[in-house]
Amino acid sequence: MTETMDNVSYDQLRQLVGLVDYDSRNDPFPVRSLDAVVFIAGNATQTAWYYQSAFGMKLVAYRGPETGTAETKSFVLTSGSARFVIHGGVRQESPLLDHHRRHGDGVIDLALEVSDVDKCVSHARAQGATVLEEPHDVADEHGTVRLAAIATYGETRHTLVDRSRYNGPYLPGYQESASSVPARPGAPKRLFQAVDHCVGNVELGKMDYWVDWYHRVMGFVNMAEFVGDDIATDYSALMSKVVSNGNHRVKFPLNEPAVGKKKSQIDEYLEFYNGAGCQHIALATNDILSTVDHMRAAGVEFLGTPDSYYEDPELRARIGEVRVPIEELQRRGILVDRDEDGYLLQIFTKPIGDRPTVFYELIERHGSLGFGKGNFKALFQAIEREQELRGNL
Ligand code: TYF
Ligand code: FE
Repeated sequence: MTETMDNVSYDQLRQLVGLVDYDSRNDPFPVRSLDAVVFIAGNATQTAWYYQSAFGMKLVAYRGPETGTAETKSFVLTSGSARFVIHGGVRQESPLLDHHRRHGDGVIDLALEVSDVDKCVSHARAQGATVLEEPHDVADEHGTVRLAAIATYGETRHTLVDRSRYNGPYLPGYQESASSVPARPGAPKRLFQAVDHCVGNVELGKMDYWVDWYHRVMGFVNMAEFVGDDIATDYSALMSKVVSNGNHRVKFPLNEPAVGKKKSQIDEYLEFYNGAGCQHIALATNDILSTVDHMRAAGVEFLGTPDSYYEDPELRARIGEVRVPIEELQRRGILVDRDEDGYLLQIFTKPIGDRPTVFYELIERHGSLGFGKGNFKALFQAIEREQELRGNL
């Protein structure tokens, strides 16, 4: 399990996303990594431009009418080990347009790289998962890829990919492509190196069902961090548990709304997305200060953090020394949390599309394997300020 994309080494990933050692021999569903986050967009052409100009991603492959696919345009973008695929509908007949009509711009597929597609599918089927696509090979002059797909929450799927016999730019049918969008002056080689976690929002009362589903179907394990009833009703208005594969390369927090005084941010998502779906994607960076500065300069909007957060003596005492003066974090609104393993820095964007659904997190880990539990209160208050401005609270 040491191969990684685009020069992000296993040791770098260990720090970036918080890998742990584990014995994969008895894993019924061994997952190597997140193969891609696959999106549908109302205008894939312009969305691909956004991820290049604002997120500093590189265009590496393309498929569309010019390359023999009439109904859809698809753009493949990377940043270090992270890969995004953006699909858009060109013709009325594209089934993607039905998905878009219901859910708007969003994640349709969290594709997983596995070494044995058939073994994973037979385990998933035996555990009651819905198999959307049976294992099959697709091939071109670059080799052969084995693919299958299973259904997860809402209309989201997990495509399973074995690309060990393939060396093309993405999948058969895609042509190598290069960015036409120039990098921002002074920008680093990349603004982030990996996807840290992908969060799912599910309906009220369904969180434990999906946690159990990931245990049974994919052999995922529970991570320590959770938001239970106790915290939920006071301020967070959500419940949350985290599942991950054995070495924590793939981490999926799952949220459900909590019944509280106010309308939960999760209810707002479920209403506008029309059901369960992917809420946020956390991008791991080794320099969150520079990443935030570049993304802000490109026009990305982040949630604000009040000065009182940084001036709170309890927080100051708890977090101790971090790699930069607190004032540097305060100027940018970056949050900080510490636990027994280390600390992390994180910040959240506002929703990036028209609907109040999908947003991003930037995360810089220094030993912490958590998700910023100490920031939940400040974070959820900031999210509620935005909900209020939208008239959805
Ligand atoms: O992924 C997490 O658990 C953290 C915290 O609506 C979080 O990023 C949880 C729910 C949410 C926003 C952030
Ligand atoms: Fe997160």
